[in-house]
Amino acid sequence: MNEPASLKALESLPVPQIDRIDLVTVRLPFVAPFGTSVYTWTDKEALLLRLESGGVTAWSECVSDPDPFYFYETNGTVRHILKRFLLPLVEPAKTLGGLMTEFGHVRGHGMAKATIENGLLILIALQRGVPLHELLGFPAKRIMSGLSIGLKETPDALLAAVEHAVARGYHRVKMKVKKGQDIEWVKAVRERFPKLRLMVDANGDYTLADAGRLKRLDEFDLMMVEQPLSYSDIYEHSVLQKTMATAICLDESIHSRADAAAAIALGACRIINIKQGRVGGLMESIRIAGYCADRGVDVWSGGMDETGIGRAVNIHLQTAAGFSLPGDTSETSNYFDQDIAGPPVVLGAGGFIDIPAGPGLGVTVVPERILDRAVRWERLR
Ligand code: OSB
Ligand code: MG
Repeated sequence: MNEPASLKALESLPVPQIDRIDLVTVRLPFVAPFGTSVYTWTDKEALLLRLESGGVTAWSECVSDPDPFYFYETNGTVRHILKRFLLPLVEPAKTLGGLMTEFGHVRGHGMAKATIENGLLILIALQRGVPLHELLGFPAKRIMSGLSIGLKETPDALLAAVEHAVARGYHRVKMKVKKGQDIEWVKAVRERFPKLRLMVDANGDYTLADAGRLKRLDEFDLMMVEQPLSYSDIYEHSVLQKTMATAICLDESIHSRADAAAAIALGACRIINIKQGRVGGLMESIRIAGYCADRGVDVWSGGMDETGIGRAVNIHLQTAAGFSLPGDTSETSNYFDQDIAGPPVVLGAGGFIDIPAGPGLGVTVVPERILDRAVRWERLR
């Protein structure tokens, strides 16, 4: 299999000596609740990893939630896996690739692994004085924007949110759906915005028994329907895809390059949502994006309502080969009045997002804001 060339270089990077390690949990209120078919979040509880090496400090953000309503990992399981199994392996004289091989002995827990991998890559980029995307091996480019709109109480509230996204210039809009809050709601949006690049995300709310209902989505010219069936399924999506004209995009079901290969081989989807945390880090994300690009499968970068740290990681990742569609990369103001890192993400000319300038992520973490928002702080080394 042809791996993207830059991965070899990343795998051979030496792990820096880490002088100090902290795990910090922060809680930030959302400007508005965010609802999926499974759960509604009113704030963001994020687990942060702080690495210090030779006077340089890198922060990385885990994408897990405090609850298992999107994914099996939670901030609690991540803390356990990081402390007990993964962080003790982080020692100099290893390469990043060697460390990832050792991480492979821990089954699953990709969000925990990604938190360390991201932190080390950000740290190395800072130490070398280069932007993260350059360390990853990809030139800067303007990043496409996309907004994910949660379930709303009324169709009017949904239309107002879509109107806002269109006015801001987003490249595409995703709306959450669930059984019974779908066809009529999509129809209302489509009638009001006939040309909008629109998609839906069900977060696994349907079963194959709903294939007839899902097929009705075909009349609305959607870019895709994301994760219509169970979070743990690939096969039944391949059955569903044969009955629908609309492309299926898998999110929850894909944890690795191997899952992507299975889904593509079965015809379970035509598009893949890559969340760097869900697939175990930036290197696996680059691997999946390259694999999909070779097979004509579009990928895009999913979001997890991240703070400014994780949001910047997703922006840098999208410079990689294969990220062909707008992702869930949107302005900070949709989530937080005051973020823990800045400057906030805003849309520039043409609805594009500029990569934050400067070494590492290019965003500055504000220590006072972290102190302000911290609900737990553990020093581990
Ligand atoms: O399914 O993509 C999802 C948020 C939390 C959990 C799951 C999902 C989402 C989003 C929002 O859709 C993405 C974002 O705006 O960051
Ligand atoms: Mg999704």
